[in-house]
Amino acid sequence: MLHRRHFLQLGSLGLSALTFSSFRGRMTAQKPLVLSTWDAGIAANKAAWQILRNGGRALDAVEQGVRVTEASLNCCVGLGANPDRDGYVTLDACIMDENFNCGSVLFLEKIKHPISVARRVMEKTPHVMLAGSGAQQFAVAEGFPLESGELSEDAKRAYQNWLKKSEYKPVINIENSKRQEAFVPTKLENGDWNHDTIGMIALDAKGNLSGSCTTSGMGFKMRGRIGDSPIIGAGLFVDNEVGAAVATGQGEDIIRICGAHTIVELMRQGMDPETACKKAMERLLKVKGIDKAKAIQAGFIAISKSGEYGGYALQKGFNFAVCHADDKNFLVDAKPLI
Ligand code: SD4
Repeated sequence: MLHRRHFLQLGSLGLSALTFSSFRGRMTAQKPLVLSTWDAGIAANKAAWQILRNGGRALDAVEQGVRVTEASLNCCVGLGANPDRDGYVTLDACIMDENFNCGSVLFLEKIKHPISVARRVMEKTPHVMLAGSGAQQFAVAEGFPLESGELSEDAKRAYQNWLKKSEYKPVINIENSKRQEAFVPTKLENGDWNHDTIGMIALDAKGNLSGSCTTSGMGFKMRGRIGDSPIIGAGLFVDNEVGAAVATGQGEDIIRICGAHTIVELMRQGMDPETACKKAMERLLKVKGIDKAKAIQAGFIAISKSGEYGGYALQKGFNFAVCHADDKNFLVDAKPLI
């Protein structure tokens, strides 16, 4: 079932013009199609759409799309992010194309566009993952400017606040708890940013799938901590014969169930994307246990090869942006398991 708000948004666009259909909860769009996590996905989808609408490759779309979020001063996916508990911003990202090519960077510092470095790892090295100073060295050798690494004013304030208690306690749904009108991610009153990850998956006009994921990880994490986002199979997985999935939320728990890969394998068995996301979420809940699960959030989104799409959340509050035509870029509230 589509959410009521979703219908209202669509209504204002004119229902007769729709190129998607929803039948018993199965949502399908004609290709091309792009999905991304949280409300910052609206702006990211727009950039991805410019490529997809001109017959471009899904891989280019998912790179260019999330670069918008990485560059946004109002968002903490990139260098404006909250730091780790030692005061340093460290970034993770990965990308995967239609041929099982993939690349990722972990614990990358002072580089504005980790997603593009991940793509260079994929295309220019014999490796899949580069981490830390090695990843930075590679980025610089590839011509990416080394930024100052100084915290933004807002991140400085958030860090000073955090230092008062120095308590590591991820806030669930922090990404959209203070959503603004024009879907502009903003900072919360307590100094916390409201976004730290974007995951994007796309199906292009030729029917090829690709995906990307980029994050600053959990704010105030231990130095060196890596979540699911740059890990192929956990944060992102693409199998061009079947579908693509990307994850957001508490990375440690998504890694434990190989979230994105699990979803794609469930789709291979015939499940539609929403059902596959739900089944994977049920596994996460089972592993975590209901009591501990109430303190965390996780969200999954997926696209099948045929253009069906869907998502599922552990708890209320996770949404994702769907774009499949110039004037159809809207948010869907994912159903929650708990
Ligand atoms: C992580 N999965 O580093 C990321 C965080 C996230 O929305 O997705 N936040 O664990």
